[in-house]
Amino acid sequence: MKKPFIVGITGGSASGKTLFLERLLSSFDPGEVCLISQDNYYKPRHQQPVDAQGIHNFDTPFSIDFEQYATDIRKIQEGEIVFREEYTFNNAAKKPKMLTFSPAPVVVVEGIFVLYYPELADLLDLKIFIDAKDHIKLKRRIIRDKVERGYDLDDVLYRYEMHVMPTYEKYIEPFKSESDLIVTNNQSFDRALDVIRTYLRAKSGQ
Ligand code: UZR
Ligand code: MG
Repeated sequence: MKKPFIVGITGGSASGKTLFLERLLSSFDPGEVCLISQDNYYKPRHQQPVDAQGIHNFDTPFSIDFEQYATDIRKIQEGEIVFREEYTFNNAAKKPKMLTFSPAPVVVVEGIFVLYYPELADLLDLKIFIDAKDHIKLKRRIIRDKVERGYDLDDVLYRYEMHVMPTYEKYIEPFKSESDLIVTNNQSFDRALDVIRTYLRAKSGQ
């Protein structure tokens, strides 16, 4: 099999990365593309750094087992299947699924730190940055964290101010200028999605 084409997608928290990918992947057959998300490489809770208030900070590059992440991406690149237990965020009651990542012509690597680690960034054939205004990301984050990740409002606001924004400024935004494409997603990403979908469809058919 030909070496896969590896696309990296990054951007601030709640910029729309996951939704963009859901839409993108819906127009591919399962064997044509493999999505391997950074979310599944959070270290266990007891290994997460805590801040001065004793609150877990999931927003430093040290929260991620990036060595394993890079190793797994390389395995997929070499044609191996990778298994990994799903990360369930705050939902301790949820039984994690075993995820299977199978090699495919297009591999998508997604997460807030995928351009930060040279070990990961160097693997990418195309770097896409999803960009949205901060107040729009905060609005999305409040809704998402309540509905999907089980956090209350005080928690979301504290984390956004103390962890999410400082991390964005220090570890995410500086890599915007190293991206190949910047997709703005304040209202909609539909046109950019169309362009990227067409390009990647051509790659997956090669
Ligand atoms: P995206 N995160 C959690 O909320 N809980 C966890 O157990 C692990 C991670 C958050 C993390 C980061 N930060 O902002 C976000 N916090 O997931 C990244 N606080 O995910 O890019 O989908 O927003
Ligand atoms: Mg996401």
